[in-house]
Amino acid sequence: MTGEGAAIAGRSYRFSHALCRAPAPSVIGGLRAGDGPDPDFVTFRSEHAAYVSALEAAGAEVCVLAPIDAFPDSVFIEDDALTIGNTAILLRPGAPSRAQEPAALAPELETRFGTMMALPGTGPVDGGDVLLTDDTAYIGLSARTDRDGAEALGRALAPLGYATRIVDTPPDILHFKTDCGLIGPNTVLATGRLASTGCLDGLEIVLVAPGEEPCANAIRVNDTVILSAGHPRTAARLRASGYKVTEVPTSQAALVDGGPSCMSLRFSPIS
Ligand code: CIR
Repeated sequence: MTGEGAAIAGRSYRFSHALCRAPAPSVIGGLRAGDGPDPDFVTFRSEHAAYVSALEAAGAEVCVLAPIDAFPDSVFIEDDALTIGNTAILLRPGAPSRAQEPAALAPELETRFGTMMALPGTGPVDGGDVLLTDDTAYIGLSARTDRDGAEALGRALAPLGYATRIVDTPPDILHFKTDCGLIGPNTVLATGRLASTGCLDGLEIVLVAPGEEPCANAIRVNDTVILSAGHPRTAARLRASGYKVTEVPTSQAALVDGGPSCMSLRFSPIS
C-alpha cells in the first residue's frame, strides 16, 4: 500500500507542523481530578510560550490559535482531534464541558487538511487516550474514552494503516497517555504502574524514575524528546540512553492535569 493507506515509517514522531491553542484566562478554572490550587494565568501563558518555542526548536512550524475563554480546557487541544498526514479526525471529548471544543476547532482543521472526518458513532474519545506508533493505535479506555468510541476510532484508523489495540487505563489515571508517551518509533516512556499492566507489551519501555511519574506524558518531535521540567533523574536516564531531551516548564498545566502531549496537535502534511 502507498500514501495514507499504509504505515509510513516515522509518522509517529516526524512532524513538520504543530497546532496549539493559546490558554485563555478561564484556564484557571480548568478541570482537575483533585481539589488542588488554580493555575496562575500569567505563568501558564509564559510556560505555554516556552512549550511553543520547544516545538519550534525541534523543527515544527507552529501555529498558535486564538484562545477561547468559553472553553477553559481548550489549551489541551490534543483531546479534540487526531491529525495524521493530510487527515484530521474530530474526536468527542468525554468531559461535558469540553464537548464543543472540536466544533470550534473544525474550521482551522478544514483549511489545513485535505480529509476531515468526524469520529463515527456516539462514544467519547479523548486524544489523550490515543497513542500512535507508526502502525498501531493504542487506545486506552478511561473515564473519557469508552469502548464504543475506541472501536469507532479503530475503524476510522484502519484505512490509514493502523492496527488497533484497545487497552484498559488503570483506575484513577486521567488518560492513557498521562502515564506514557512515545519517544521512539517503537519505544515509550512509561510509569511502572502502567507498564506492569502489560498493556505496553511489544513496545520497548523506558521507565520514568521512581517518584517522577508526572513526566511520563512526554512527546517526541523529530529528534527531540520534550519532557516536563523538574524530573532530573528521568531526563538523565533518557540522555544516558542517547535521547536528545528538551525540558519544558509545565507547572501550571500540571495543576489542571495537563502535560506536554496535550498542548499540541502534531502532523506532517504529505505532498
Ligand atoms: C481535562 O481534564 O480535560 C484537562 N484539564 C486536562 C487535559 C489533559 N489532556 C491530555 O492529557 N491529553
